[in-house]
Amino acid sequence: MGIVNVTPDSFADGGRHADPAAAIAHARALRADGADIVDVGGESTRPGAPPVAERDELARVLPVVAALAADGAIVSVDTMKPGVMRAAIAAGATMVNDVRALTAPGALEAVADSGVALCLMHMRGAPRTMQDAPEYADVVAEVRAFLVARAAACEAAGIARERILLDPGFGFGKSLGHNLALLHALPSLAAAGYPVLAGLSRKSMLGALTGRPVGERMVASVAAALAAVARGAAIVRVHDVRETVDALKVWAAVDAGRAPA
Ligand code: 7PJ
Repeated sequence: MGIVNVTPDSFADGGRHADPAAAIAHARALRADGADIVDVGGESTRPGAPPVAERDELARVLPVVAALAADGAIVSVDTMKPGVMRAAIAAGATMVNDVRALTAPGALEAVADSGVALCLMHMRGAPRTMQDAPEYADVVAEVRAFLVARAAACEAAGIARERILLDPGFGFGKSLGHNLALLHALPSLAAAGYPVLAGLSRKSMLGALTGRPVGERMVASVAAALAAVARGAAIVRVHDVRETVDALKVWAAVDAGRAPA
C-alpha cells in the first residue's frame, strides 16, 4: 500500500502533494513502482495535527480518488469522517482506512452500507495528545482486545468478516517500547484471524532506533516493513514503494526457497 497524502502538513512529506494534480501524479508513480493499493488521505494524523473541516478534506481527497479509480487502481481512503467515507466510496474507493476504527458517530453505517474493505486501526487518545506519556498494563493484549472488539461490532453491523483488516497503529499513542512489543507480537494479532496491515514507514520509532531525521529513514522503513511481513503482516503501508517491493521480492523468494514462478 502506497501512501498518498493530500495535505499541507503531513510529517513525512509535508506539502509535497498538497494539490490534487500533484497527488494523482505521485499515486500513479507509486503504482508504477509496484503498489497494489494507494491510500489517499486528506487529514494529517501526525501528533499535534489540527483537525481539518470536512469540506476541505473532501476537496482534497475526492478528485484524487476519482482519478485513480478511473485508472483501475485499488483506492483506499484514509479518513475518520463518515461523510468523507461515503463520498470517497461513491467516487470509487474500495477500502476505508480509519485510524479511529469507525468509532465516529455514523462511521460504522457508512461502511456497512457499502461493500468496501475496511482497515480498523488502534489509537490511544486523539492525535493532538496521543504521544503524551501513553500507558498500558499489557499493550499487546489491550490492542488486540480493542481491535477484535471493533471487528465484532463491525460484523454485528453487517460488515462481512472477509472485508476487515486489523492494524495495531504504530506510533498512535505508543512509546518506542510499546511499538516494538507490538511489532514483535504481530503473529499473535494475526492469529485473531483477520489480515494485518502495518504502517511503520518513516515513523519516529525508526528515528529513535537509528538517530536519523525523517528524510533519512528509508532503509529503516524497508527493514521495518520486512520485519512486519516476516511476522505476519498481509499489507504494509509505505512511502518508499519501489525499495520496499524490491526487498519483499527477495524476502519472499528466500521464504519460498525456490525461484519465483
Ligand atoms: C497509519 C495510517 C498506520 C493505518 C497513518 C503516518 C501517519 N493508517 N495512517 N496505519 N498511519 N492503517 O503515515 O505516519 O499506521 S498517518
